[in-house]
Amino acid sequence: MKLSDLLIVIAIFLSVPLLGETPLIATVSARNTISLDGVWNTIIDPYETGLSSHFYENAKPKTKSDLIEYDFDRSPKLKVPGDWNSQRDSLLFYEGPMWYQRYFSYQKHEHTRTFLYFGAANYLTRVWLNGTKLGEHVGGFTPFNFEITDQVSDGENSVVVEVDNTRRADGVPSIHTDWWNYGGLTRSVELMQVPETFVEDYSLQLANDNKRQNLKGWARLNHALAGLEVSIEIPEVGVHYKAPVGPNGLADLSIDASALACGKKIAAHCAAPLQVWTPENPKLYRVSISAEGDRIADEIGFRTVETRGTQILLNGRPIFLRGICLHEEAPFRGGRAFSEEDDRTLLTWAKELGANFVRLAHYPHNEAMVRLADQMGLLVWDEVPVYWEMDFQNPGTLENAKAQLRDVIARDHNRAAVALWSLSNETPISAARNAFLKSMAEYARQLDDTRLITSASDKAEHPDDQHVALNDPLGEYLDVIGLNEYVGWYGKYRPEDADKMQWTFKYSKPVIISEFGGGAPYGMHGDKDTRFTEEYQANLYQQQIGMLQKIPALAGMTPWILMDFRSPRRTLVGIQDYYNRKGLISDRGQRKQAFYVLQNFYREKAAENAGK
Ligand code: GCB
Repeated sequence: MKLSDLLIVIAIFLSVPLLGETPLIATVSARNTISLDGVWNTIIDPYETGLSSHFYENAKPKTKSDLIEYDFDRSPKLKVPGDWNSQRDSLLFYEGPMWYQRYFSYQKHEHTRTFLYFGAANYLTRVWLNGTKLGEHVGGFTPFNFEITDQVSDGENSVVVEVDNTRRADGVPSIHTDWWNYGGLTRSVELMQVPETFVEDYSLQLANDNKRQNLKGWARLNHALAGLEVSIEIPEVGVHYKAPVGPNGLADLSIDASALACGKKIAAHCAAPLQVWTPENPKLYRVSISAEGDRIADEIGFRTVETRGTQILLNGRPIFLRGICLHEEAPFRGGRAFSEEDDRTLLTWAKELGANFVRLAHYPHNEAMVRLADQMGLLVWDEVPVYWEMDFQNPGTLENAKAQLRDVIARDHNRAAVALWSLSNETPISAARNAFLKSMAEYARQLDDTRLITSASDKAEHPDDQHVALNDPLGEYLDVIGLNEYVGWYGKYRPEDADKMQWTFKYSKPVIISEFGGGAPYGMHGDKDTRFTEEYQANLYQQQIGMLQKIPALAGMTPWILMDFRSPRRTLVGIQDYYNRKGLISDRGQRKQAFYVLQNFYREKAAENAGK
């Protein structure tokens, strides 16, 4: 990384996000943490009386005449992590403020700093510890942390969190989505202890310089102390590397892994000391990053990803991305997925389908999902919820979208699986929207110039029944064009019409068909012309596959979608019942006919790819 780039990284990461929030600390799983998951006391507060009634004080009457009109201790409970909608029938459609409270006991340690970490909470979150406000966070799918070193007490503490999932016109996402607006503390809450001087974040990647043996990156300490060093150890390849920390707390990492691993004598072995990460061989190395008294153990894969003309290259070789879209919805039990078990089920289904790629739509999924993709060999499209109509003119909305992008990049930037950052989905073309997304694309590149930038557009034009063109000006800012198209489902065309359609793209870049599909509840049968039957859906897939293979720039596809998911927009009784039924698998795990159509195609593609 050039010095000027490094300075941009510092500037971006050191800019304090929102009120009270501290820069995101990376790799929480490797830190010293105390889980605050479990059962929390909760108060539903549809009229937002909690703020004026000071719920955050968790006060108790001191005399028998005291008036306190709430009582967390006797209030209903909810499990954390978990959305509230799927935990109680009466909360299924609830949108508004919910108050959470729990006690925890703590023992302070000298020379230690303590943080309160939230994996995610949807959407607006306010946090108090022992009656003192720590801060606020906006956005439903990214992690955040507050420092509590000065507020936490020895002995019992009370933490109060207000989570409000009210949809907002200026929000990210905005008012309309085709997914359930699950509210609450949807991911884990943890106390995190770190030494006074600690490694806040780091990045280590295989450099895209054709040598394929240079690891480049940086490590950032929470503050700079003269004479400090950062050490990187990768025992399996003999890397023992030290770099000085600059006055800004940053250490520049540049490791010639082959030389360090082998020395000069055993030249044969030195030719390829590092195995690159691929979906077929998702090799991860144990990497330790340490400085002063802090040490983080991570598992990192090394690979390069780039484009050449209309191809996507992984480790310098063209790859066809056999993908599938996923919502972060739990199989079988329903609600937001949050556990490794949920994630493993979903990703195992994707592997069974023959996928080497998943589009994690339409917002950042939990961290375990991305780490599992790393382990299981699935490339990832990581997305932020800039979706449909939004307040593109509003600078606050842009700032919010950028903060979400910054935080998902901060969380996932050491995952080899992540190949693409997606800025948006199906946003309507306008000058304000184009400027908004241009600015996001530039920001994404400043934060991480090693991955590809994409976006899903559905703005294809049909000049006649044989021709379809994607001219969305957004394409100019992207490395890879994402196209959502629903020929055979929405609009006037039948699935068979796909056969005669020719696609053209204004920008000569790789194209991923980021959505196509149609709905069918599992077990609903009829002929291929009858809507909502498995036969209709399977035929649609068959026709689509024929059409898409005629696109020369096709670099991959992620049909919509792996599993049926809840959506308040899908009201058709007996068929949808508030589920979007475009899944290839039902939410009970039953494979529909279309699953096997795609599986067959992916088997052929995999064989083709292996033969190249
Ligand atoms: C889309 C959206 C996705 C919807 C899907 C549908 O184009 O990107 O969020 O769920 O279509 O089922 O209509």
